Amino acid sequence: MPEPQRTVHTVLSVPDVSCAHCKMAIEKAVGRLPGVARVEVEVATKTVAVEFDRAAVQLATIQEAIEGEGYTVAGEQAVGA
Ligand SMILES: [Cu+2]
Repeated sequence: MPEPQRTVHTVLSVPDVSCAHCKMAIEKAVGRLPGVARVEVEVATKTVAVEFDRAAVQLATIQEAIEGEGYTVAGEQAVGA
């Protein structure tokens, strides 16, 4: 029997992202949260791709970490996959 899927992959829209500094700041803030397996900011599309263990961390916590760096999360672009 396969284990229940606990890993969530989502893409957040963060319109304020504009340069390599934004990328670094967000990746650092989100990456240090326990339960986050992967975070990648794409400056060109102003998106933050996150993979996290939903048993360990909630999406709201990830959004707070991004907003704590001074960025606004406009919404979720895609869920699943
Ligand atoms: Cu920047």
